[in-house]
Amino acid sequence: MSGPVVSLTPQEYKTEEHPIWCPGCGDFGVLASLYQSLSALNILPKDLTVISGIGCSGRTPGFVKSYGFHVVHGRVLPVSLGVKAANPKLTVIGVGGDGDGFAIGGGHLPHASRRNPDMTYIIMDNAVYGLTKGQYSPTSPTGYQAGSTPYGNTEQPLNPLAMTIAYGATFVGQGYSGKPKELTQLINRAIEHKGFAFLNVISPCITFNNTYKVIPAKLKEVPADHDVTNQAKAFELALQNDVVQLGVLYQVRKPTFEEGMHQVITKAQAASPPRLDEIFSEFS
Ligand SMILES: Cc1ncc(C[n+]2csc(CCOP(=O)(O)OP(=O)(O)O)c2C)c(N)n1
Ligand code: SF4
Repeated sequence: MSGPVVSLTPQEYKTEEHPIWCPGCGDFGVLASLYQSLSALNILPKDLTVISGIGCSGRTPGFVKSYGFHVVHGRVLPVSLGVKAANPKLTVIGVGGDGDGFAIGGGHLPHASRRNPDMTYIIMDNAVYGLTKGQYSPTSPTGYQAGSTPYGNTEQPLNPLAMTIAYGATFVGQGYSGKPKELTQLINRAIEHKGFAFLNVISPCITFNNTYKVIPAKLKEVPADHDVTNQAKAFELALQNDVVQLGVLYQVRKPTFEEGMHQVITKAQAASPPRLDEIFSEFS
């Protein structure tokens, strides 16, 4: 006999911790959409782990009723993979900033993308290091002026969407914290995707890189007739200049990390393991 269906309202995913983000920070919008999605998908706190790196965005697990892990800077993905490997039944959501995910943690993104663990990775992309007071980040535009670049950033920003499509992520999408309904739909789709879902969310830092006035004019919905399984077309959308694409650019189904692991375990259990003395005899 099945027990009563227990579901939580978005409000019930809030913890007693209150965000200390600056009033107007885009991260509030991302958090609100995350609450909505968890409630809509009926993911219970006991079945959920939220893992973050360091940064203003890194505080997120403290605000979500779930298991949580605020890990060292840039290490959201290896820790998420470990959690998923240990307990594949958990819903795993990684969150962090563009600095955490693309600078210090940038070496982990290609490998998480190609390994395809069944998890969601949300970048709160404000194109700046917010927590450490406004240094330029890998997504800061050329010319960006701040404390660490008083004469303007001379570097090219990287393109998170084109990059993760190239790395082999099986779901690549982008949202905007100022469009909460659409963002909730996107988070729903990302969580429901079987495999590694990468979601870049433009989430302005009102204090150090206030882009609220410039972003709306750049927003462009992914065309309704876009074939999300077409990688070349997804690249075309990702590479459009001076446009913030909103929606899912790419989505395909491929074997997940856990499915591969399960296959190996099954094969290993069926095989007769070599005796230790046989292994040692090879070296004597
Ligand atoms: C190993 C290490 N290096 C540097 C830092 C300092 N640090 C903390 S957060 C951060 C960057 C934050 O930017 P981002 O990841 O974009 O997050 P945001 O604060 O903008 O949400 C840096 C450089 C650190 N905590 N640990
Ligand atoms: S410094 Fe920027 S990113 Fe950090 S809480 Fe304030 S507005 Fe948000």
